[in-house]
Amino acid sequence: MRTCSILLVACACSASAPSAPAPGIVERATAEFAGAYPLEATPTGVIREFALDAAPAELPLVDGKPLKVWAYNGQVPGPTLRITLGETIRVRFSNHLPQETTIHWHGVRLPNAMDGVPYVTQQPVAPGATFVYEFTPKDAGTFWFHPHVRASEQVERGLYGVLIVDDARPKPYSRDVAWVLDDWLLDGSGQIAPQFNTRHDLAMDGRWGNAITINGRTNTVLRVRPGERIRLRLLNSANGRIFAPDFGELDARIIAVDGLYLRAPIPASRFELAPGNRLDVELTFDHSTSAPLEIWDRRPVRDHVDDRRGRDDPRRRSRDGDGSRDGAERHARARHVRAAPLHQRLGAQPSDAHPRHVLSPARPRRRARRRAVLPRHRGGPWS
Ligand SMILES: [Cu+2]
Repeated sequence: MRTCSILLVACACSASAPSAPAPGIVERATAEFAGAYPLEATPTGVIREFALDAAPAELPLVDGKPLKVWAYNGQVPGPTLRITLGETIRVRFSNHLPQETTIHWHGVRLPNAMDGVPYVTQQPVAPGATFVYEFTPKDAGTFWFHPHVRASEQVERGLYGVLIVDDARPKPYSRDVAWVLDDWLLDGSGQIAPQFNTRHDLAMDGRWGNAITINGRTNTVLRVRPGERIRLRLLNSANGRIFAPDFGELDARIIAVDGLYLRAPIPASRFELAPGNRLDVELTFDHSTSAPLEIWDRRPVRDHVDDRRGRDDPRRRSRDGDGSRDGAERHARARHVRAAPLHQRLGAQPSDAHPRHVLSPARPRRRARRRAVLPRHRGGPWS
């Protein structure tokens, strides 16, 4: 299956009357996308081998403090796996977690047996066991991988990584950078709050956090040189939070959405990244860059603080500091209008030969803008 969200929707619907597609919808969709994407992969015979090892770890992530996570190869995000279109990827996976798990290759069109859905396409990988995933992607683009067992816990604990399938003839970007946006729910001790799938999360819009990271860090720094043209791959690996990047004065154009090229680049405005979404953005820095350039999140937060929650609730504690009644009332008034901090502020230092682009947590309030409508993907790869 193509995305997790499709799976979740299917699961949610199965409790009530299952609904069949409207007559002809499959035929219409097939005709709509005919010729846009290759039906089959064209393997070159090259096999790229990787080893992935899932295990508990302790890493200096949010604000550099030790955080107990579950990690692929001892890092969060996991290693970026990179191959070229036509190559076959072979991943020898070992599970050293205290739970069974699988790996799902989000967005990749692949044989069902490699899709990582427990008890559907494979048996889960038990603690101490191994499994070999092998497939040849049909598309070049930005994808990602994560567990498909207890994903709301295992992904939240840090199990995710980027899979990049390069074009056979890549565009000449000066650099190719992946930013994984995540949203952690930490408790008062600064560790991952261990209550997963709470009734609140299930009844509302999932687990939202109180610490936002880029590539696991709150102090990510990206240095760019004037004149650079960068391909920035954004992935939202959060459980519930939706990001809405606002590139402000930056020359930013979207070239791909969810691993699929647009027919032509479009301005990077009014797009949102729901969990699992990817946006490939082309950033161009001219030679006269002198003013600070900033990226903000403009998505308003629906505040999760609820007066019925106890003082122990990590959301209340994190937002209110001491969990005071005043804090809760402030939040009750602010509900639905607060803006989410994306700890992402690009600031160029004009006097520096190599301007630093600094990420900082500061953020002004902004009003929500209207949601964008995705362009049709038809037309094949951007050229
Ligand atoms: Cu997924």
